[in-house]
Amino acid sequence: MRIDVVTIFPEYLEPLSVSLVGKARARGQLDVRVHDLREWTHDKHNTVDDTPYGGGPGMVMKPEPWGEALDAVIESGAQGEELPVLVVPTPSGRPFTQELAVELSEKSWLVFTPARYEGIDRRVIEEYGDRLDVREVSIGDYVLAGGEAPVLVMVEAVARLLPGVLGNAESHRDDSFAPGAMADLLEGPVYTKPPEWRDRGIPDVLLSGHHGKIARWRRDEAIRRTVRNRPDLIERADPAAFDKKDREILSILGWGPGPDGRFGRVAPDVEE
Ligand code: JDN
Repeated sequence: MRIDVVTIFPEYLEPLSVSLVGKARARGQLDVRVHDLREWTHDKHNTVDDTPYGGGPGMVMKPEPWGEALDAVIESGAQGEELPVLVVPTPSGRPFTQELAVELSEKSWLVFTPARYEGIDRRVIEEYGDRLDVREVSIGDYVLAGGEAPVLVMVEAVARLLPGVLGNAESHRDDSFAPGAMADLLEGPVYTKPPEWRDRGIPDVLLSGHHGKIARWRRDEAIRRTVRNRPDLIERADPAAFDKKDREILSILGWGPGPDGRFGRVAPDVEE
């Protein structure tokens, strides 16, 4: 996969040389090219922003540098190469989910355009929307200063899905949010050696060698955690994903099926 990033803070993308993404690049599994947007400015001060039409606070990124930069990046594609998907981080975008990460991981070329200030002149998104698959994407409901950190998040989520990038030690299957894997439950707690640390032991069941009991305990813990931290995931889950034991635990936690079969809170919340 090829990934281009156009930004006014190329050094913000240096983490893409480290760890999983850095190793994928070193192995030739991922071709990441970071570009400085200011290379496509022509004035003495390398201006990339201007005041918003209609007034209001903040500044808007000018269309011309983005247009020249994106034309150059798109043009740099090899003859016969597919066009890139353009990924635009913005708090007004569609949520970035594991499902979108999987979809993007199946593309051959992604171009990210992290903005600063109040974002990019709308005409840039319209212009490239006429020629490319453009995705305006938000990584979550909080306020950042620009799209660079979201690019780091999205590139890592996509890169680890590429064939051969994850080692056996990591591997996808049980990821919280991996579609299908664990019926959209969060993962429960994990433990390793030593068996006692600062007077704290580990749950006996994990030492029992009883694989069936261990699997059941892990699922119970996953359900407890999901009820506590992400009740919305229980509410939206397909109730067919819950077996008899799941329903027992859910009932103990005050959850049961409503008229449509989906689960909701039916009794007061239970402490920890
Ligand atoms: O959360 B974000 O993706 C984000 C993007 C931009 C921003 C602030 C936050 N300002 C300009 C783009």
